[in-house]
Amino acid sequence: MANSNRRIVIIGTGFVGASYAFSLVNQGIGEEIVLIDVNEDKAEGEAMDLSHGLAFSPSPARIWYGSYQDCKQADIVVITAGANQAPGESRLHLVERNTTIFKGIVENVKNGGFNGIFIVATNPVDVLTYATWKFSGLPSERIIGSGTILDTARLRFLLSDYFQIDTRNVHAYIIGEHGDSELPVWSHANIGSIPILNMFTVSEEDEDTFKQDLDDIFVQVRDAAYDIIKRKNATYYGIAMGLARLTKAILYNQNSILTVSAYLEGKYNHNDVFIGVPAIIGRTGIKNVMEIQLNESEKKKFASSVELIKSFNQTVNK
Ligand code: 6V0
Repeated sequence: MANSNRRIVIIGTGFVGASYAFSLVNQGIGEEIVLIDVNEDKAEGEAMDLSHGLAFSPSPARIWYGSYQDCKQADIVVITAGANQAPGESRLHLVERNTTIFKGIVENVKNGGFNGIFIVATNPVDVLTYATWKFSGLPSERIIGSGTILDTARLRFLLSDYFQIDTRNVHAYIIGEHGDSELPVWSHANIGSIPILNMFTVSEEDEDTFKQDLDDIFVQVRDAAYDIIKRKNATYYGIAMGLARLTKAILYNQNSILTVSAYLEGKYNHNDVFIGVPAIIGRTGIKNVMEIQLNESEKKKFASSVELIKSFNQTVNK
């Protein structure tokens, strides 16, 4: 850790960055929260507004509108800056615009003397996590993309709703691209140790209808961002809470398993790509990538997701 003050720098204080800061303050995570944005008034206004809520926060903190010089003492820099999806647009549409923005941001963070852990949330997140790694020169375990943390949370919520069982007892992951090529790992999904694929016995449906219901649940997860953006133009609370969870796992060395965009070097038989997989997260960043034994169909889907991301990583390598 860069200092003992648990400093988090947030770059980009739009919907996602500001909601994330709000989650941190509400949960008392971090002692120093620094906000940076090209729109300086927005960052300053958010810092003022959030500071006024500190009287109601579970623990004290300092929040200010800062500069890249503040990154030197930061434990974590979180990038939530950049363009978001317009209705109907996929995340991959944003790649050129946001890679250019990232080049400047990561350069500034580096020049600010940063030597901590990066968290990336901007889309397309897997490609921009790779870009952050390339542009920063930091070890890959200190570069963490939000990956499928939110997609996994959406899946767990929908399954919990379907079975009427506490979300915390639902163990199921979405892996792959945070985007259209992601996949659910049904072969290892379970509730209270019972494989979900066997749980049609618990539901009142016949097996075929049950399998169709699971497919429908996955489609709702995959298309959730489109469905929300159609209604309110952006999504931010879910990812903000996911980022807060990730931050807590790092700052408090929780060794939590979260589906983040992590660097693969041989795991799952893939290399040189950041993609959503379950990984152990603690104070040093990504401590280990968990390698689930995927079935043949899952392996195939995961491999095409990897190939898709790799083709977009070319933008970064240009
Ligand atoms: P927003 O509300 O437009 O905020 C973006 C902010 O970035 C604005 O305040 C800009 O001023 C700022 N900004 C732009 N360029 C720079 C720069 N060079 N330096 C500093 N600040 C800059 O967008 P929103 O907050 O809704 O979305 C931000 C990103 O998060 C988008 O790429 C979304 O697609 C992505 N999301 C990622 C999710 C995930 O699961 N990883 C979920 C939701 C959104």
